[in-house]
Amino acid sequence: DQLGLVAVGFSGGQCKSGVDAAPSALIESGLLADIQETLEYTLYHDGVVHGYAKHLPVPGTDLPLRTAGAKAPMINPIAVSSVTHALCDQVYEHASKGRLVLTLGGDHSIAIGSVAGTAKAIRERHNGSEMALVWVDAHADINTPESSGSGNIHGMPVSFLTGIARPPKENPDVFGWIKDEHRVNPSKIVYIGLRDVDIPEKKILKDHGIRAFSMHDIDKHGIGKVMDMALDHINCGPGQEGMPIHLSFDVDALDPYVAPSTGTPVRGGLTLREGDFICEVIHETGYLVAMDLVEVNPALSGDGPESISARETIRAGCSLVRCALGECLLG
Ligand code: DIR
Ligand code: MN
Ligand code: MN
Ligand code: MN
Repeated sequence: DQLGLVAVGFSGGQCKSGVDAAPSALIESGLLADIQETLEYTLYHDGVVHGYAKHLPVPGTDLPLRTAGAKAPMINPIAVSSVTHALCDQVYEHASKGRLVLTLGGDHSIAIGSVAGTAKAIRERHNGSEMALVWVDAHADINTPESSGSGNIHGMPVSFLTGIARPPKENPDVFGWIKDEHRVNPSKIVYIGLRDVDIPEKKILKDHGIRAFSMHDIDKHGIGKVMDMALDHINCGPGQEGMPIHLSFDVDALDPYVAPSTGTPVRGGLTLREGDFICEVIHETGYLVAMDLVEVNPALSGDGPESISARETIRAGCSLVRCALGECLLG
C-alpha cells in the first residue's frame, strides 16, 4: 500500500513554541522505518519538514483579527490560513492518487488543511460522496472566532471545516480559500475522548447534533462499546455501507500520564491501550484514508527537551500511528 506523508512543523495555531519540533522528533525516533519496513508501506515523502517560512506573512503584518462580537481576536490568522491552504494542496495530491495520507503536526489548526484536502480528494474520487471525520481529543476544537475565549485557532478547526464558522468576508486572506468541496458534514463527525469543552462549544455541538463520546461515556460503556457506537454513527459498522474515514488524533486525548508533553494537557484521559485500540478499530474497518497526529510538544516537559516526558509522548504518538496503519493486529 502507498502512504503519503506530510510533516508540518507549525505552531501558530496556539501560543506555545515547540510543537513545531514534533515531526522531526517522531521521524527521528524511527517512525518512517516502521512504516516502510515493519508495516510495508511504500512511502511518499518529500523529505521536508514544512516550516512554511515562505508562506508566512511579513513580520508585523499578521495582526490579531477581531471579528464582530468576538471575545478575543484570532491570533496569527494569515499564517494559519496560508499554511493550511498549502497543506490542503499537499494532502489532496497524495489522497487523489489513492494514498493513505499521514500528516504529522504541528498544532491542531493544521487539520483545517489536512481534512480539507482529504475531503476534496474523496469527493472527486467517489462522485461527490462525503467522508467521515473521527476527532480524538480532550477538546472539541469547534469554537468559532466569535465564541473562542482564547483566539487560538487550534481551538477552531472543526468550526471552519464544517462551515459553522464562515471565513471573515472582508479578509479573503483568512480562510477565503475554503470552499464547499473542502467541508465536512457535521452529521459525519464523531468525537472521542472529550473532557474539556467550552460552554459555547457545548451549545454548538448540541445545536448541530454532533455525536460526541466523552471520557464519561468511555467510563460508562467501555472503549469497545463506544467504538461500536462511533462506527455505527458513521455507517462503518458491520453490515453497513461504509465511508472513507479521516482520523484526526490530538495526543492530548491521552492521559497526561502517558503523553505529558503537549500544550493543553487535561487529566483523566485515555490510557495508551484505549488510544491504540481506537486506532486499531479504525484500521480494521478498511476505510481509513487519512490520519493526523498533532499537539506533540517535546519542549513542554519538566525535565528538558531530552526528557523522559518528551520521549514517552513521542513514543505514544508513534504507537498510535502504527496502530492506525495496522500494527498490533494478528491479522
Ligand atoms: C480552548 C482550548 N477550547 C480554546 N482548546 C484546545 O482555546 O478554544 N484545543 N486546547 O486543543
Ligand atoms: Mn485538538
Ligand atoms: Mn486538545
Ligand atoms: Mn487552492
